[in-house]
Amino acid sequence: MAYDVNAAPALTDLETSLDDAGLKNPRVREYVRHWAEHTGAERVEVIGASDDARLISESLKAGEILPAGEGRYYARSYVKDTARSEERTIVATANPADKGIYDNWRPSGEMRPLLEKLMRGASAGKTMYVIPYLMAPPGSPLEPYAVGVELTDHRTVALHMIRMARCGVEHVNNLADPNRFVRGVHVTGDLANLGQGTPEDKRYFVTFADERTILHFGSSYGGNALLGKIAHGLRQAAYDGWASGEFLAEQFMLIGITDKETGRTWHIAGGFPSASGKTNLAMMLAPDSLGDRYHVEFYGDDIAWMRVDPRDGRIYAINPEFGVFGVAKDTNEVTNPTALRSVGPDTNVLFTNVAYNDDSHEVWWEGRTPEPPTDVTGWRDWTGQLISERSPEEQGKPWAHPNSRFTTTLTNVPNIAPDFDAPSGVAVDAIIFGGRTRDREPLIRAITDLAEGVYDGLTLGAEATFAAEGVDGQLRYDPMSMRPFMSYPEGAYAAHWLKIIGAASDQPIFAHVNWFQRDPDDGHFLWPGYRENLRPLLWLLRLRDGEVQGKQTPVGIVPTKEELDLDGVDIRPEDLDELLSIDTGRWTTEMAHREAHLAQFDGLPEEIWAAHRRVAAALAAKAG
Ligand code: OXD
Ligand code: MN
Repeated sequence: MAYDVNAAPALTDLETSLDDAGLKNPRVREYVRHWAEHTGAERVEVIGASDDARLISESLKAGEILPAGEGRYYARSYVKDTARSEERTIVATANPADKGIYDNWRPSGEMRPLLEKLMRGASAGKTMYVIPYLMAPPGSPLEPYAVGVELTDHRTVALHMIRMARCGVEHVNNLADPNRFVRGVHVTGDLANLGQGTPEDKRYFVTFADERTILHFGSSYGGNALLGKIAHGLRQAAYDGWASGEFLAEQFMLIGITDKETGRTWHIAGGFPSASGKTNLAMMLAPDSLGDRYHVEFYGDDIAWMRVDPRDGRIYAINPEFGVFGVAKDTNEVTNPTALRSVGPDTNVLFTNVAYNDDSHEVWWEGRTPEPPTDVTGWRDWTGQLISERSPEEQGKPWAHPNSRFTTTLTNVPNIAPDFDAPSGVAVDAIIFGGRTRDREPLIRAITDLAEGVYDGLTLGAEATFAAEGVDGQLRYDPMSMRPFMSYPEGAYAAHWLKIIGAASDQPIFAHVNWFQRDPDDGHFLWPGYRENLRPLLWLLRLRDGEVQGKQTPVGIVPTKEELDLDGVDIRPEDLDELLSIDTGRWTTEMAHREAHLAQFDGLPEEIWAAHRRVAAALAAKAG
């Protein structure tokens, strides 16, 4: 059926509305008109950060969000729409050679008509919010890759975007090339009739990477609907970084560590598969006994774009985001006090799918306190059901969804780095990887060879979280923690890493960390974790600076006991021995899994295979 433009009469006001908002870029205007007409939106509204207070009050009035204390808000998403859907997420291009193992590649010629059909008329009666944004600190050399415009027919998504990206018409009005912006269209669809998770699933989340266009249909959950963050910040940017040969875009946290005695600051970027403590690490504070000397600074918890700066030959990283979209579960005074401060009164935080009290407007999630509130009056779980009305069988169910979230801007984070929005970014001293692993992986092992570092990132994994996802004792591999965000083939990805970092004359040191080793008999964690994680990181930086030597092993350099500053740490000597030793037998088994994992990737650079063989040979020699 041909689309009838007359079905959206109010759109005749479109030009006026764009004029009133000061949206001048003619190519953006054209794009808005096209999609507003296509989706049948009743009206368009261009928004930026300065519209937040008004949008909040409209959303409160409409009951889309609820007050959650002074300057804090709460929303529930549709019950079947609570997480990213990896199966429904696709990278589409015109070139079949872009197909990799994890990018879920499909021809764009096939996907375009599908998405256009799904979106046609699907925003009828709704407002289409037009959100120009920038995924970079203003003035960054990577700014040309960072400009985008998201169209969304969901007001809560607009509120999230304002928190997660720098938003406003100023980011698109004066572009050197007015056509150079990522086009993102988000259409919610009829959530109750999309067959989520069934064979009739109608959702599609597609990045047309070679067209720099993102079309997402069928969700209003942040991970699928915040196009600036997930689709642009990672998939599109990774593709652009590769196509241009200029940069890497990775699902990495970014922190600074300042030695107050010398005034020197180091920066560490790192990738961690989900549920491996990335946000907690990114927001870590120094332990009390080191707090007088060191200060940890927050740059970002989820995305880093990295490039070589020709001025000094170092790798520089930016956090392209403007906010934190953090998992609430298990966030508390011990695991992440910084996060709690970041979502306090007057932060304008937006909680999603936590438990909510109708009377007191408090929120709660599993792990916030050891037990849920004892007086259940007014408390509703994330689905909106009153806890007091739960049947006996329902009593054990979580109050909050395990993927419930808080969305807060970076400037609410108390230890935000003073130069978090420096246009050039910050020089990276170390790149670390760490997946939750109960055995084998030591506390930290440093890698000084580039190919071995990239090899380590490619073989990153974490314990399978569900029995169905993996075999006992075997990792679920998540290369560089980018498995859900890969947008081009893994062989080319590895080569691009070697090229970008290899072009730096002063390269970061690599390391693999693991805070999650357990005693095989009683299951206790060998390392206390959290703030104490600063200690192995300080060792790594000292190693890079040549102040310690460590102990060479087949899989990298581990600290000697004496080199780790353990002042004030309560740790058993036998646990420390275990944390700093290499189990050659377990590692040898792991090498066979790694080989099978890497063999999936066509065109993996010979340097990576050579690194694999070197590690395998060193292990064999050790096993003797
Ligand atoms: C994710 C996120 O899903 O950062 O990885 O929200
Ligand atoms: Mn993430």
